[in-house]
Amino acid sequence: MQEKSTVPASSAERQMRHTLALVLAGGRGSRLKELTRWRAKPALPFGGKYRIIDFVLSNCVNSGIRRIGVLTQYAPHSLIRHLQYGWNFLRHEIGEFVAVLPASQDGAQGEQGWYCGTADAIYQNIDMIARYCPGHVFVLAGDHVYTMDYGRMLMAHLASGAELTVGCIEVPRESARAFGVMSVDAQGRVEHFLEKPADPPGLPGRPQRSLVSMGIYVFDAQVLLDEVSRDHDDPHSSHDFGADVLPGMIARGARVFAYPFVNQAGRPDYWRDVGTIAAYWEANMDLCAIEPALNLYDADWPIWTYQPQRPPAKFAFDEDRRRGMALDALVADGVVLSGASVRRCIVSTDCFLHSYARVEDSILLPQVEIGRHCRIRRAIIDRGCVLPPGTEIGYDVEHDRERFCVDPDSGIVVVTPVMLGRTFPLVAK
Ligand code: ADQ
Ligand code: ADP
Repeated sequence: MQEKSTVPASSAERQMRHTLALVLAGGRGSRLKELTRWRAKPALPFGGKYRIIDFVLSNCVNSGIRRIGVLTQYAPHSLIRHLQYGWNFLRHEIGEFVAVLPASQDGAQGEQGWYCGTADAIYQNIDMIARYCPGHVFVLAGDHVYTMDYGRMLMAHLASGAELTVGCIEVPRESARAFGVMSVDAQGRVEHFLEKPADPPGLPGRPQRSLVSMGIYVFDAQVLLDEVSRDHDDPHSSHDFGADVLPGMIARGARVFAYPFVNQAGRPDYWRDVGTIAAYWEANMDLCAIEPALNLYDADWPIWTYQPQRPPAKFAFDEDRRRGMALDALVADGVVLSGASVRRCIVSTDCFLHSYARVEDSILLPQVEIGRHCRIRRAIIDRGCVLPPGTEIGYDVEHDRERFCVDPDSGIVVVTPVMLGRTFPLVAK
């Protein structure tokens, strides 16, 4: 039987317990090209042993939110399997759950229904919101890498008397084009909001910085129900939170507030929308820094995931007893690094690297095999790739382009099993 806590829950804890989180995990992630051809972006492996969605779900659980719906649509197979294997530890007996909410032909509203935008995805699940009658609903993106206490955001929402609070962060003005950009008054109330403007406005006194939406929202539950219903009835809407719902609410004078995501020093905290090959590669490489900005080692804020039972990573010398090491690298369980050397790399579960191979500034997804004498740099090698002995990647761009996919912005080379002539890759057990 569940032991009853003798410590009365604080009001903040109670609020969080009655809060529902809806995680949007259905986007295609098309800018990640071949990496998201067969899997939804939130299911993309990250940091050696995680999937991207683990960050938002861990933030929920660690913040005390235990009622979570994950809205899936595009290529949900590996995402759903990951949720079933790794996110089944909440106790439904006490009202906790992670529920998968797939877009279906028979939507809750009796309409045929692929989700046609983020607001529509929520609209099609309004029965879920009504059923759990939460005071507040977090609408979160399933494809961001960050650690954040949503409890603080909810407290700020309650303190300001907002109907909607939007998580926001400062970025350089030139990168703000990819986001919703806002301006706020002295109290933090949002005055203007522009979704992905071609020429983003700068901050007052700091023209080279912009305040952008992180695409995470906390709504009063009734406000969310009203807003997505209104949006649904609008024939001109694209049914998107950033493009339609937020600008509409601000135009009607609703109380929309910004919640700045800052660290203890008041600086923008670590948050990455890993939507492109370059951003995905960089966020993984960030973990290899001596003092990474994203702390995976914080025992008070564990990143939960599904962990297969694998033996510890093994490092062995080559025949000359000179190589067989990893520096500034994250090496997961089940890896055998047999006489290979690795620098600034993420080496995921069950990779095997053979003697005299050298891998630098690269991400190896799970179950990759690197043959003898391979030389690889600035590459992302997808799950199940087997690289024959002597393969060179990252040294001759023309040759790489003929065989693999070279990201035009960053020059990062992406290799998938299909490019190596396999019709179907090795997959996880
Ligand atoms: P975008 O990054 O363009 O902008 P969007 O494509 O709307 O985000 O996706 C948001 C989230 O919803 C993602 O997690 C995505 O996977 C998911 N999603 C998209 N379509 C979906 C669907 N039909 N069903 C289920 N899930 C779906 C948004 C905001 C910007 C903000 C950025 C921050 O609109 O204002 O700046 O996020 O990243
Ligand atoms: P898993 O869910 O097995 O951990 P991934 O997330 O790496 O795997 O891959 C997502 C899904 O896409 C898997 O079910 C895998 O079998 C499938 N897949 C990957 N590449 C291909 C391909 N070339 N053809 C068909 N299915 C593929």
